[in-house]
Amino acid sequence: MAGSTRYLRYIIAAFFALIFIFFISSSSTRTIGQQYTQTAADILKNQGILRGGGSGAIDTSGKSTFASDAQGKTDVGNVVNPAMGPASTEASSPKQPTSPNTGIGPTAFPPAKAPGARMNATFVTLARNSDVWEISRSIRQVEDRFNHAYNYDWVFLNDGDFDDTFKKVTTALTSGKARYGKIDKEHWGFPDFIDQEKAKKVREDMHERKIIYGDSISYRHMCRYESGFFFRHPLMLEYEWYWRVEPSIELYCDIAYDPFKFMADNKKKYSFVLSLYEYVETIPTLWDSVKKFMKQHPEHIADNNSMEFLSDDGGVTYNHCHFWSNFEIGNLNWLRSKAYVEYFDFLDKEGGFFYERWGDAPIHSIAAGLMLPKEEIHFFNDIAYYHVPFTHCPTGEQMRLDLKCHCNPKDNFDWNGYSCTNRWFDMNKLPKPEGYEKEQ
Ligand SMILES: Nc1nc2c(ncn2[C@@H]2O[C@H](COP(=O)(O)OP(=O)(O)O)[C@@H](O)[C@H]2O)c(=O)[nH]1
Ligand SMILES: [Mg+2]
Repeated sequence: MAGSTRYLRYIIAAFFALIFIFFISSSSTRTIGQQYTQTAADILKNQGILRGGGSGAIDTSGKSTFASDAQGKTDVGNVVNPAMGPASTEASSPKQPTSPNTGIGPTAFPPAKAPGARMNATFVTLARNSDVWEISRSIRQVEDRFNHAYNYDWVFLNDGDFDDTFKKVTTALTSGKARYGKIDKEHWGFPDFIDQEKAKKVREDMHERKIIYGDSISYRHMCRYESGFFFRHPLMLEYEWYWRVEPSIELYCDIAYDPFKFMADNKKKYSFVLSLYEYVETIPTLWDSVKKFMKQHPEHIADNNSMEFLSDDGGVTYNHCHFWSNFEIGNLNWLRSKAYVEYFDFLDKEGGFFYERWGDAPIHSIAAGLMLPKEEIHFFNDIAYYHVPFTHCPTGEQMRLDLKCHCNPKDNFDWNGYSCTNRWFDMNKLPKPEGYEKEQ
């Protein structure tokens, strides 16, 4: 009997020892991973841009998210509630994700062919399942012309659930990690301050007047999302830089250097390849709202801004010039800055995403034009690009030959009267690329 009591005591002691060992080991192994996830999600939470918990919602498996689907971890985006909150700190806050990519921990990028440090950057695409073949074409071009040597990640965002075909095909085409996020309902829908009847009448009227996408609700949600929310999607919080890619684009030349690194090294925050005039009917009161914002927040207006690009009369009226935002390489920390978030909030409350049809291109362009010093905006002449119906084919024959371009220089839109790029060069007193007169 005494022997079996001792035996029982040994078992109880061993049981408690095991619990103790398990507790120590699980808390220490979690620390490293958690530091990362917390850095990602807490960044904006600390600043008040994000509300609610959710650091654990970000997939840090280090594998393709498609692969981790099998473990039930996809579409992580709607777990966190990145609701509109008060504005953040300035973009330069050391708490924001920075570059280069650290190369350690679960957010490290896989090795790349190109030497040197990579920026903490990702491609980002908003798409529906039905876009799969058009976006595949875009991905293939981006990979062939650039990313095969860099393996940057690719974030796909959708207001619905991505299906298996979309994930399978796009995961196969991307050289970096492919990640799939679902958009929070709060960011893709009518805000409660919108008068539904009024918005409906506008759509009917625009339909009658045959204004492109004038009767579309989803197009308006898309424009509002691209204007104010994509950069605070939980998956995007891990990155400092983004490159927006849309379905059915073309890249006509090799990109033999890292544009993200170029942006970082040269202190750029926003960039473009095509610029043009916006349809007036879609933004009749946008500039009035912008002027109200400027009056209310003079502290957000940069001294050396690009007002001359946006207005021919010192800001009284808008000339409708904008950078075409279906291509963008930019800094996410800038979009997450107090200045940009307050600008978006202000315009959102004005209601023009629904009472008119404000596009994300003029919204981003006006922000960059007024709130960034002009040296922080870059024109990529060497990135040859097409999105229906416009082409940017680099000016200068030698450049086109060196970069193995296959665009016809006659299709280049830059020096066309409907482009604003000429104005950009004049404002910045930049010499036009060699040979531009011949390509006008
Ligand atoms: N998930 C989702 N993506 C959309 C929706 N509408 C447009 N997009 C995406 O938003 C971007 C802009 O839309 P697009 O149709 O190309 O507009 P356009 O370039 O102005 O003609 C593209 O990346 C589309 O795939 C939508 O309702 N849902
Ligand atoms: Mg498009």
